[in-house]
Amino acid sequence: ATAIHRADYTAPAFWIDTVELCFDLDPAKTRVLNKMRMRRNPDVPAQALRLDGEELNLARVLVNGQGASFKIEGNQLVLESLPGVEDGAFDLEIFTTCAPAKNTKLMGLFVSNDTFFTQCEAEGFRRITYFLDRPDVMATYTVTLRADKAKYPVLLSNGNLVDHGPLDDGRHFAKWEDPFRKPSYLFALVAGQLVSREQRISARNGKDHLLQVFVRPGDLDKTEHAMHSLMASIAWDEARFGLPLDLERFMIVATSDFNMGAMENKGLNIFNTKYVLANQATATDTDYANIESVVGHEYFHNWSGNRVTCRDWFQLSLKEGLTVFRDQEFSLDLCRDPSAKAVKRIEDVRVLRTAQFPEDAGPMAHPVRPDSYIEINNFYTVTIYEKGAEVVRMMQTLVGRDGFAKGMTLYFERFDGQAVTCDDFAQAIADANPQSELARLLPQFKRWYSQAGTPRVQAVGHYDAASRSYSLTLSQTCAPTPGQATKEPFVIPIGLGLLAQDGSALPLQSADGSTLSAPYTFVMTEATQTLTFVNLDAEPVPSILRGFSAPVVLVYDYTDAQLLTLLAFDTDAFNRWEAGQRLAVRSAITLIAGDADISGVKPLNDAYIEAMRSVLRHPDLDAAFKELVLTLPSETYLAEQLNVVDPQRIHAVREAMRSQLAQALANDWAWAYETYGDTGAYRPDPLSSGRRALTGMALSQLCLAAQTSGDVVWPGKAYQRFKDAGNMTDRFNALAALVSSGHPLAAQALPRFHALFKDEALVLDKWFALQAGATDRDGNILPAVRQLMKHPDFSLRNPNRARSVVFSYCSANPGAFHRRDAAGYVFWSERVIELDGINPQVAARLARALDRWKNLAEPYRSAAREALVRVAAKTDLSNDVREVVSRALA
Ligand code: HT7
Ligand code: ZN
Repeated sequence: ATAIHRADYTAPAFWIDTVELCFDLDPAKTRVLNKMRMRRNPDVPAQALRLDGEELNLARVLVNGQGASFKIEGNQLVLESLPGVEDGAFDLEIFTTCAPAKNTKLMGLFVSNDTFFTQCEAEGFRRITYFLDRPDVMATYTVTLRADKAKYPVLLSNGNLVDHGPLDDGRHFAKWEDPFRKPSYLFALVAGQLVSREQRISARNGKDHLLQVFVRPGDLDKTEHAMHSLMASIAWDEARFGLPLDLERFMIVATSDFNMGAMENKGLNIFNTKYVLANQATATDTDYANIESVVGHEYFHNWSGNRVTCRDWFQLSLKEGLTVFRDQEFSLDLCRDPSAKAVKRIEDVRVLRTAQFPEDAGPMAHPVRPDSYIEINNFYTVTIYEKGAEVVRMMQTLVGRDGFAKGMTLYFERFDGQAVTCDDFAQAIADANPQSELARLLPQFKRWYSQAGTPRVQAVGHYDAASRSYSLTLSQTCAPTPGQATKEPFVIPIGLGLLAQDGSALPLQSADGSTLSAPYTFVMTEATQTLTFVNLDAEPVPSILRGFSAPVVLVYDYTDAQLLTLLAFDTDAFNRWEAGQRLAVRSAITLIAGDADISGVKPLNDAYIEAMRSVLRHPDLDAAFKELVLTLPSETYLAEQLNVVDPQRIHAVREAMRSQLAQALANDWAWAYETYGDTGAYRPDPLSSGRRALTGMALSQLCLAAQTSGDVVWPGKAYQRFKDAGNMTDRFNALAALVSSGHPLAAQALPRFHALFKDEALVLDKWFALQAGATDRDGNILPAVRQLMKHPDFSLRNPNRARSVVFSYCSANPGAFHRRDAAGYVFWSERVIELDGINPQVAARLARALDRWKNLAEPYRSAAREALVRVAAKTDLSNDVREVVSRALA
């Protein structure tokens, strides 16, 4: 496989103006007639037409109704003698068949539960018909679907239903017209036995719209939240950015077989059931929150992605980074309370730091706008999505919230209906704000798009009592990443405040006597810069990178006392939480990096424990915030703070910390459980979700403490709550408390849970994931995982189920996966190879579990390398897996 380079982009040699597709749907053999109205691109030298196609059987090719000569070269259909530019438009008709029932890759046209679905992004349309399958070729589509009426009563495609009716032999048809030009990756069809929740709405401009959420019969009672989320998304985009719904009909369809979360096909979004279906009996608070943000995300793509799309796949973050930013802002705006907003921001940053920072430091590191790729599916990454969103957020910081809204308006005015680049977006935001820091610094700011790696900002403070001044020297560096040995300085907005030692906020007075208004953001542009603040009676405590104002690692040598001050008093909730994390990281790393015997160790000092007690008992803090502060940094996050990683030592130290907190705060956990335990009638709002999260944590800690004390009361209460709970969050948290503490009652609760929910696939996923992700005790998890794979409900073909067992073990349970006997890595290599034969896209994601093998200590390092070599030795690997393992071994 060869790499594709951004620098090689050329415009297409042909345009496709209209596409008429006619499908005769049959799982074994679907016939596809594709009639395109095409013309040569006069700006490109005359050349043959090369259409992409994969796993298709070609029956016939006609040009202007006449048989035409063609050849097949690899995965391309090549037509050499076509009308010239002077002849104008011509018709090209292609007749092919494909086999949806055999499509285990879930790309192109596939069958799930006797229903037809499509997935075309990024390059799935070529598995449906021969086409110029690239995002800058935009056409209007008319689609006719024909199928057996009894088996496939619902026939859907993009746009408006313009005709439908019966055919011979019990078949029927539906004809859809999408009025908007779109790239092929936004094409979709669905056909099957589905039912829908419907809602009619009137937009601000008085236009009426029909909203529909389609699911399998029996799931209708789980669609209310998705519908509410959709209505909230429509209202929000119109209110915040003036972007209305442009379609008469907007449809969401749920499928249980899907490679990712959801897909924004124009007017016909296709979703993983995980991000649609919810009722209080089957879904947790996290599920409810995820549904809201994924429904929002896909809806927001209707403008950021569909109305204005990407010129090429290197620009993927143009739509993904922007749309993640938009869905984050949507969820933030829905939080009425400032504390709930802070919780949402902390959760987003946690994802960035535990998933994207490692990616940026590993073999798959790439810029937000990559320069090359082998398999585009491997570039749907946390860098493109989450780091891309942080880049957009920094733009908003630099131009202000209103300035950013103006920039968005200009962007859509300039580029509506076009396929454009990340440069076009940044330029529009800057042009709408000519006096802004962004406009002044645009070329340098765009290094965030071109340079990979996470910058480190080192801060050093110095107080001078004589002049009553405090200087803060900031220096930025960025480590080399694959293909980028050196980096130029970034533009880094740094939110900043100063606290007195008693915790009160200090005014920021600069040396020229002016007072800087709060919230203050310093825009760093040089490798090293010093800021000076005056009129300070004593050394202040700096609160740096407030709100996590840039995706960087901040290095500052805080004393414990300073961190305790920030934890107790910082008005910036993010930095308040961050101070607690820094204290915990410090205690953990001191032990992990040393070589002292850690059996029976108590890593946490009294000051930390007292601080946690104060937070837990605090009369004014919200439960959700308390839960975040009391959650220890993850094993993955701790690993990222070390150059040489011993996963077992990290696991042991973190478990010792958990257990110490459980015992030292036993009375406080009991108080929290009693205080927050009753959340009344179920509502998935941030306030009551927070109370349930803290109660769940309290129960888990109380069961953990019971492990040492021999107490039977709390495990008994957990079991009772598990049985009686009125919602899935409380029930699952109680079950998890028993499982994670290794209590014998877990052995009763687990089969009971399975029996209760045996027909609920998404709940069974939780049941599998809980066991595969459980705390390892003497190597018991791997045999349990192998056993789970033999369970009649397990199938590697279903991505959700594969994720719930194999990924939960290999990618989310480091203490169980990194075994001294290398058995975890052997299991990983077997599964990567097995999955690759079924679904390369999912296999390649699993392959990334060993991305950071070079940082492992021995014996893990050599064993991990051996496993990678074993996978790489397979000669028939997909491009997807080959790219990941080759980069890891390079
Ligand atoms: N734009 C979509 C990305 C996507 C995808 C979705 C489902 C299956 C395969 C896929 N490949 C790429 C999802 C999104 O970001 O909204
Ligand atoms: Zn997206």
